[in-house]
Amino acid sequence: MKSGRILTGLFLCTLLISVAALSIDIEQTISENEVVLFTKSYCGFCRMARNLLDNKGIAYKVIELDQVSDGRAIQSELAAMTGHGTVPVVFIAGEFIGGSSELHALEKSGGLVVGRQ
Ligand SMILES: N[C@@H](CCC(=O)N[C@@H](CS)C(=O)NCC(=O)O)C(=O)O
Repeated sequence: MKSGRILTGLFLCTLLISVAALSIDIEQTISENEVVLFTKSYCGFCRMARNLLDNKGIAYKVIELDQVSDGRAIQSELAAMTGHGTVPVVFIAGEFIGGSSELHALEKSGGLVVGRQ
């Protein structure tokens, strides 16, 4: 009886941990890479953001949310962190920048300066 309850508890804990754990650690990815883009492979705004960085020769880490099994969960977590529900989600130097429009606005204002690459 008691061992049954313990087993049920263990099962539920394992379930909770596996639901909570994402395939990437978002905070770590952002802190380890100067520029990080969360994108979807078919997304035009994502392509525009990538083109801008490519044209400026800025290296970046990209996570294609439609190419990873838990992309939806990662996108939800990003939305909770930033309040930004669409892709791309752009981080520079650990800071949330916005999406493609904000990245382009940053470039236009001369603020798209990336130090460590
Ligand atoms: N203003 C945003 C627009 C981005 C946008 O509309 N992205 C679409 C995909 S191209 C999106 O995220 N749709 C909802 C989704 O895929 O979850 C930006 O400049 O990044």
